[in-house]
Formats: sequence, C-alpha cells, structure tokens
Amino acid sequence: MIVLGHQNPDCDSLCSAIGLASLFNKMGKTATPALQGEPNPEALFLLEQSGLPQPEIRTEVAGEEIFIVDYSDWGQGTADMKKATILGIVDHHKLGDITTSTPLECWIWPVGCSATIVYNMYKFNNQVPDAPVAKMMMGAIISDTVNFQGPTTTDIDKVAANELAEIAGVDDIEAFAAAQFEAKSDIASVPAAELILRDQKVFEMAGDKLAIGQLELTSLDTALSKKSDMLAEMGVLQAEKGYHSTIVLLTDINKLDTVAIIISEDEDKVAKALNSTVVDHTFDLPGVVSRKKQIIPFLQAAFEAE
Ligand SMILES: [Mn+2]
Repeated sequence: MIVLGHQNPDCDSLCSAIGLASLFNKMGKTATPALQGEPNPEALFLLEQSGLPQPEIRTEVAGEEIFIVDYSDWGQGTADMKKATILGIVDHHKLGDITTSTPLECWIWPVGCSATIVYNMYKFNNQVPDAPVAKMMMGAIISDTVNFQGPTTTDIDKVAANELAEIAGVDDIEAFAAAQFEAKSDIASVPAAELILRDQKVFEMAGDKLAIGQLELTSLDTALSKKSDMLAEMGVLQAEKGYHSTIVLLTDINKLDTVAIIISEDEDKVAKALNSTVVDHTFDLPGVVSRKKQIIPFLQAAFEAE
C-alpha cells in the first residue's frame, strides 16, 4: 500500500504520510509513504530534525492500493488516481469529490491538522509512534495550526502535539516552532516563479478556477520586495492555465495578518467577498491566517451566489 500526500507537499502531507505508513508497518501491513513532488523548505526542516529519509516521489499510482492523507478531492491527487484502489482517507478539509467503488476507511475530522488524526489512529490501535515519527507529526501540527494560534486549532490538536513532543523528547515546543518558522521564512533566494506555486491549491467555484497559494512568513518584507516579480509570474500562469484568479496570500505568522496579491478577471469580486478592496493588485486581510476557514468559504459563497 502507498500512503500518498497531496500535490505541492507541505508539512502535513509529508508527516501524515510518514506517520500513517509507520503505523501500518507496526500493525504488520506493508505501507510506503509517498509524495507527489519535492517537499517545501519547512517540511525539509522537519526531515532534517527527525533524521528520517525523504519519501519517494510518486506521480503514478494506477493499479496500486493507496491511502490518501490531507485531501479528499481528485484534483489534489495524481492524474491517474481513478485507476488506483483507494483504501482510505485521512483529512481535515471540507469534503472533496472523491467517490469509490469499494468500501473504504475514512478518518475526516474538523481539527487543525491531519497529523492530529493520524496520532489518534495510533491511540485507537494501541500503538505509539517512534520518536522521529512523533517529531514529524508534532511539526505538522505546529505548521498547520500556526503554533496553535490559527482559527482551525482545537484542543484535540493541542493534546496530540503535547503528547507527541513528549514521545519525541522535545522539551521546548516554542523554541522548536520558532526554528521551524525561520526555516520556512527563508525566501530571499527563492525565485518568484517558485514562490507563487508554494502551497498552491486550485479551487473550483461555480465553474471558475481560482489558484490560491500561501506563504507563511515571520515577516513580509522580503516577500513584498518581490511583489512585482511574483505578479509577473502569476500573470504568465493565469494566461497559461485559464484561471479566473491567481492569488498569493502573504501571511505574517507573528502578526496573524495576511496581505493578498492577485491577478484576476474580476479582482473586485474576489476582494469584496473578503470585505477588502484592491489597490495595485494587492488587498489586506487583517486577522486572516487560515485559507480553509477564513477565505475559501466566503469566496465559494460569493461565486455560487450568482
Ligand atoms: Mn493539513
């Protein structure tokens, strides 16, 4: 069995795949974690901290048995995923469009991180993750919940992260989180074309496609200095893919605010749905850190109202 994360692998996609494959191995099932691309710098930081090898990259899964983590829509899977047997789903996003022809195991909880669910699967099965795996899963929870400050954070996430920290031998979660966030904020040498794709997800809303990426940063200065380069690359992508909008959310994880940059067929419609106003391809989203909770539902409502 392959445990497969989503496209543009983030911490959760990586760590939940590793955590779940390891759980299956403990229970005597053969399972291999896999990614659909190179992990982002924050995910690489966690691999480095835990000393675990980077999982293999798989973009073809036809004929395989797979368990998917951190998504439940075809669009986030491989192009050939309909030709695989989906044995199960672990996710914490809104329910996607995947259907199966055979029964499957579903663990979909409204918590801050898929790794929180995977840890509870360990408990359900009376298993304990190995220390390096626990460290990965703790890091994923820190990442997805923005160190427990984000609006998707639940008590279940806090309990899981604290227990995982103990298993991993991490005494100071705050210090670990600070180092982790520094790693993901190091974007000075990252080309604009790569930055705009980081953590990008494509959402379909009433027939329109909106590509929305997110950079979570300890300061927005470096990102804003690259704004014109990013807008140029976003324009290229927008034309190539026929998106309604291409958006990059620049989220300040210290101030817990977001500045969005946008190329769009109708930028005012997008900004208005989020109670903001566009000036020079940019709009402010004070107090917004969560794409899934504070952005997508409002855009969906505005697009589907027409
Ligand atoms: Mn996640």
